[in-house]
Amino acid sequence: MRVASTDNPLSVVVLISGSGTNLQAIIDYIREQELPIEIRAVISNNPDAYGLKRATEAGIPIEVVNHRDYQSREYFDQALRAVIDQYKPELIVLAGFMRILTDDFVRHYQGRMINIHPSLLPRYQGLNTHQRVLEAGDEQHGVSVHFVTPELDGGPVIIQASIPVRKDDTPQSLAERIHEQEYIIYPLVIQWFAEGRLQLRDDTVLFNGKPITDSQRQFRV
Ligand code: NHR
Ligand code: GAR
Repeated sequence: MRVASTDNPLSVVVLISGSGTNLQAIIDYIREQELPIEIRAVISNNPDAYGLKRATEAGIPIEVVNHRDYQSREYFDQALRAVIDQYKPELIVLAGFMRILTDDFVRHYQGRMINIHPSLLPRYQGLNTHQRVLEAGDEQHGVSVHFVTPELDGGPVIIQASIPVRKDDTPQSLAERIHEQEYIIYPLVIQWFAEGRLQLRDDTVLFNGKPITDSQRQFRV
C-alpha cells in the first residue's frame, strides 16, 4: 500500500447518479484539509445528475455513460469501465450511484472501489432504506461505507455511523440526518485510503495492516 503525497496524489474517480451532495462534501474536505487526493473525473449514468454541475464548478472533468444507450448491463459496464480506466484511478468512489454493477466489473476493481449505503449493514441492503427502517419500527438507523463486492451491499464494512430514530421521523427527516453523518465519514474513509491505512484482504478489511475491529468500525464524534 502506498502513501499518497503532494508529488504523487491518490487518483480517484467518483461515480454518481443524482444530486451529488456527498461528492460536494468530499471535494470540500480535500480542499480544506489540503489532502493529496486528485479527483480525476466524475462519471454519471444519468445525464441530468446535478452532481455533474458541482464537478464542473470545481474544475473536475465530467463524463456521462448513459445506461439507456446500452442493450445490457454487460455492455453498459464495459463502456463504463473503458471510460473509468482512461483516468487510471487508484480508488473508485460510488456516491449515490444507482446502477447495480456486474460481477466482472466489480472483480476488476476489487479492493479499489467503495460505496456509501444508507443503512446499518448487513441490515437493509438495496433501496428505500429509510422507509423500511420506519416500517420495521427500528430504534436505530445509520449509514455504512463498504468495499464493493459482487454481492449487492454485501461487501466488508469499513465504518458505520448510527442515529436514533425519533417518533415523528419521516423518510425525508431520516435522510437529512443520515446525510450529515455521510458528509463526515465518507471523506474520512477516502483520507484513510490515501494514507495507505485501508486494504481489502479476501473478505477482511485491514486498518493499519490489521483486521479492523468492531469498535474501529463504529464512528463516534
Ligand atoms: N454493484 C455491486 N455489484 N455491488 C454493490 O455492493 C453495489 C453495486 C452497485 C451499486 C450501491 C447500492 C446502494 O448503496 C451499489 C452497490 C443501486 C441499486 C438498485 O437496485 C441497489 C443498490 C445500490 C445501488 N438499482 C437499480 C438497478 O436496476 C436501479 C434503481 C434506480 O435507477 O433507481 O440497477 O444502495
Ligand atoms: C446518499 O444518501 C447515499 O447514501 C445514497 O443516496 C444518497 C446520494 O445522495 N445511496 C444510495 O442509495 C445508493 N443506492 P447524493 O447524491 O446527494 O450524494
